[in-house]
Amino acid sequence: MIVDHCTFAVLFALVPISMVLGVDTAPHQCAAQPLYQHGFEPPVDLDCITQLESQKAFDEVMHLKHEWIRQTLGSEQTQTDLSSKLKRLFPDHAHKLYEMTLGPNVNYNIPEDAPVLNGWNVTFMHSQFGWLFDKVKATLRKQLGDHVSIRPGSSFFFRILSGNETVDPTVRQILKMIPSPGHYDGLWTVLDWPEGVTFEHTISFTLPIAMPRGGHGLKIFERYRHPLTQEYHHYVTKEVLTPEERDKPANSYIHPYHIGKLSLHSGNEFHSVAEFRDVQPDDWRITLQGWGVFVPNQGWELFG
Ligand SMILES: O=C(O)CCC(=O)C(=O)O
Repeated sequence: MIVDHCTFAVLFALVPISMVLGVDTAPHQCAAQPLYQHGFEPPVDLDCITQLESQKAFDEVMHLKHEWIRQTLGSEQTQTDLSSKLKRLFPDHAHKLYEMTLGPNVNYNIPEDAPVLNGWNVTFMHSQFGWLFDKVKATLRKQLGDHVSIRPGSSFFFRILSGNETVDPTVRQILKMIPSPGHYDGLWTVLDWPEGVTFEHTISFTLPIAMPRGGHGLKIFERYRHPLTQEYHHYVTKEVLTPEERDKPANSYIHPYHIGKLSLHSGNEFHSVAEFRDVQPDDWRITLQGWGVFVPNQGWELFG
């Protein structure tokens, strides 16, 4: 059992309901400042699940194929403007470019474009993947040192990209070519938070369940946006950039993903899903995605 520095009074009678809903009902006390600060640093990879558990998650995701939701690439607001760009560049094929999601993947800024966070979906995700969410929480608790809980009424979601869906050779060519759209994470800004939350301390995490044979990962550009000052910094030198410097093309590198290892970063660096350099018909790229915000005196609240 992992014990963090917060104090718990476990309410045994409430445990089953709270586990199903993802609500942590146990009262706890944390400091006003978190013990963990990711800062300008590259992602860290944390042991989270075994190969066998990754296979179990993969099988469960496959078993729930009828629950997958097809989303046009770029329909998520995190990838601003990609949708219209793709339509402009590839008018005959843009509608064939999509990803699948399983779970309440909320397009916070355009709720009507994507499935909304709703009760049955969240409860369903917890009942199917509670074991996996517990592993993620335990991994994060160990790294962050503070109490972690899944935001009431929330769950994480799977992002699914499949080589099988890309039988059209033109689509496969496009997938290899499309500029991978970068973004700074900011989904937390549209949710309600208790007084005192400043978004100075945020996390973004991705747990790879299946990866294409040729490997895959997160593309990171040498740009960092300070969460409080909103100034842009060079990711390596940490220097503040002028607007001209900021708008110049930035160098980037691929942070490789490893199945079962949770990649953790602040979400404040410019990043994106890396391009598919090579995509084979039976390749899969399946990840569990989530974010978190530190709430003073409460700990980290996670959501997807
Ligand atoms: O799937 C990934 O590799 C990361 C996705 C991402 O950047 C995001 O959801 O903000």
